Amino acid sequence: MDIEEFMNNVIARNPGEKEFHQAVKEVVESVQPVLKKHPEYENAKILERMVEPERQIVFRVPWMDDNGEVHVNRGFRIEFNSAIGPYKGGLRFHPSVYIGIIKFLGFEQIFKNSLTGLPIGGGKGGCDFNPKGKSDMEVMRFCQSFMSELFRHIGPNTDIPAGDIGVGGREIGFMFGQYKKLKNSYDSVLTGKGLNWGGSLVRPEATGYGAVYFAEEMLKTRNEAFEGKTVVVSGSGNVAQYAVQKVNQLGGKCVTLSDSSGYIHDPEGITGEKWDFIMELKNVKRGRIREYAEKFGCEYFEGMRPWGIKCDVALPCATQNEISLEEAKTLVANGCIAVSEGANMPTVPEAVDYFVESKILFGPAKAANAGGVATSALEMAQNHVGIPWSFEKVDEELHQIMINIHKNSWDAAKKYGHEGNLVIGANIAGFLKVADSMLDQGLV
Ligand code: NDP
Ligand code: 2IT
Repeated sequence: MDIEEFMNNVIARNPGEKEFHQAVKEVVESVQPVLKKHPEYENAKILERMVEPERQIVFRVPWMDDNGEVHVNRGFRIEFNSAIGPYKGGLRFHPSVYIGIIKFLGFEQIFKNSLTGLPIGGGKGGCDFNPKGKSDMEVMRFCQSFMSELFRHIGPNTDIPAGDIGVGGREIGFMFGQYKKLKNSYDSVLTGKGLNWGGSLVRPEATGYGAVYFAEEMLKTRNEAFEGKTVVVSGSGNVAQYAVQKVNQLGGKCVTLSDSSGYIHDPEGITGEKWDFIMELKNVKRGRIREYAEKFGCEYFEGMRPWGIKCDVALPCATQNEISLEEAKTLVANGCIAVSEGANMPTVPEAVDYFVESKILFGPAKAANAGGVATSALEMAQNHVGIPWSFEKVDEELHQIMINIHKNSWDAAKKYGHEGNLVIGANIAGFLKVADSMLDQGLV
């Protein structure tokens, strides 16, 4: 197929949505070897259908702050693809949110969810609301207003949102409360719930743990392990926090964390009471990463990202496009042998190409961070049977899922002539299950 013509059409139909264009382009390029062997996908216009969301919901979210001032935000839910299960994917609350961000995330989610091997379709939502500096009551009023519209579009067999940037346990709680009040039904309609009210053990840990399990599988292919490795981590939210914990458990040493203001470098490693401090700082006090440097006397670099610090493994766990080509070159030049993407699309396309060409181990987001949504599906399963599982059971399932995703991505890359390229492998493995399901279900 003519990729340029396809992309020109996507860009013309979705103007200004540059993150969405970026996500689509990578998938379209990756699946070319499949399309060449299997004309049935092109004949049925599978890719053209995949890039068009099944349904897009955009809505007004009015709320009142503590001073009685009224604010209006814009909410989104993109129900992208339900070929293999109900729409599933997180909600992002961040001032940068617009439809292009939600569509890139929703599009990625289709293939990520397919890779988990579990019956979940792709969706994503969010709002341009900025939770920073808001009181708990302001966040509650906002979440209630957001759910007052969203509730009519979601359901336990229709669409099941969860967290993402700016949406954690607190926000899921407020939204679940409002959903239940409106529906009068205790539905498994959100994941990432509190343990007392239907949540699953290991869901908070799952994305970070999963990204590290995935990196472990990559390292094994070169007879390497985390033991003794220096690890650079970006972000300091949910994914970064538990990535650090798992690296610590495996004997590695995490030396950086960041937020949107800068990064800290602690050559001794972020362990023990230092890790506890981060948990309190970020999840309770909602403070800045700079405070870690002040508390423990290490260096803080204002306005910078951590990729200049020498490391063996890099775990980008903050946001999209946070590793530039220059930063990728610095990482490789400094001896980095593996990158596992905890965040969604953290590496710019030229940097992805550079990592792949450099033959370092590169775990693309839709494979490496799929542990979060996979464990969300395990939370749904527990809700449906009404019985919670132990920490060990969920963790074992998560671990096995990450092993399978690595193997399936590896095998798909090999089968289609790109051995070792997990970008192509993950895209192909994720694509095939959804594409075949779409063929089975006819022109819908
Ligand atoms: P959190 O809100 O818990 O943490 C986000 C972290 O990233 C914070 O440290 C934040 O800093 C930083 N960050 C956010 N936006 C920017 C930005 N524009 N520039 C620099 N730093 C930024 O979110 P999560 O940890 O849940 O999510 C992190 C990434 O992982 C996202 O890409 C998300 O899509 C992805 N992900 C999350 C999953 C989950 O289960 N939570 C599952 C799979 C992927 P600050 O506080 O200053 O904003
Ligand atoms: O990007 C993601 O996979 C998530 N934010 C988690 C989605 C989910 O439904 O758990």
